[in-house]
Amino acid sequence: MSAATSSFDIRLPRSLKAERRDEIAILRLARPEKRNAIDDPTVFGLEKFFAELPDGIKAVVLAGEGEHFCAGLDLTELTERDTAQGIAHSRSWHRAFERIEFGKAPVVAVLHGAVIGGGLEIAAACHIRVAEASAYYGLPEGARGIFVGGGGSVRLPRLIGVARMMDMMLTGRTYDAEQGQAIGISHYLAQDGHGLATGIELAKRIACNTPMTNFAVTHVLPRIAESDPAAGYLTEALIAAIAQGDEEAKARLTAFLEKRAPKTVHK
Ligand code: 1HE
Repeated sequence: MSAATSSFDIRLPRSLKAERRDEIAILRLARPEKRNAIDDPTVFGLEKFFAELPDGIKAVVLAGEGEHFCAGLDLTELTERDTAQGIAHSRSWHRAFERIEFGKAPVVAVLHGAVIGGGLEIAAACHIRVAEASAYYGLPEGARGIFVGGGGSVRLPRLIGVARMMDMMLTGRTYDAEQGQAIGISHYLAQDGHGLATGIELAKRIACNTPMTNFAVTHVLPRIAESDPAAGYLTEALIAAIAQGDEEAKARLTAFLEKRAPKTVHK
């Protein structure tokens, strides 16, 4: 049976298209004529979409239309900005991407073609990354005389380390999909044209988790990882107790003990 498809009751700019498939939302960067370059309306639209996500949505898939996932910041906007406006602009990206990273539902990014500059920054704010074979990664900020401004200096070192990010920015080094997988940018590889199906499949698996588990993994785990160990262990104990106290967790544990739940096996 095919899933019910409907759009959202959230006003979005033309550069974003949202679609609902049951508990999954699919959001597309939809400005392929500009290679999905992110302009101000798109940034504000992203913030709005993730802030207003309906409660029934349990996972989001973020993809790009056309030949490329995203060519980064819309560079036409940059030439007019002074320093104060530059700070405000960067902070607007931070707000929008915070809504993705610490929002209501886990987000799976499906990457293909250019994943460049701000495109890589938005991918880094997502929780799971699927890369099609055509995907490649670059940080041309260095060559353009600018710096990352969408949280990349915080999020990318967590994925690939400061040393690799320095190399990408200083020398213009790019990584292809397989190299990106090897250094930790993506979690999954997919053939060209198959990334969305893989992303939706993963989103459905995520949607099967309890909301408490998904909250703990996306909101609490990253904070614990950045805490001092003593605070981390304490926070872990607290969230572990909260999660296992949940009625749904008890039902799932009982189901396993009564041999009604699948075993964890490697396929
Ligand atoms: C753009 C942008 C853009 C394309 N801003 N307009 N990002 C970059 O430095 C990457 C710049 N883009 C490229 O290197 C290439 O466009 C691509 C490799 C991504 C794609 O190449 P291609 O041959 O498929 O397309 P194209 O012909 O280069 O571009 C098609 C149109 O999109 C063209 O406009 P047109 O009016 O001539 O048709 C391009 O000008 C336009 N376009 N990319 C504006 N980025 C918060 S800080 C984040 C800082 C950054 O992200 S810096 C990285 C910026």
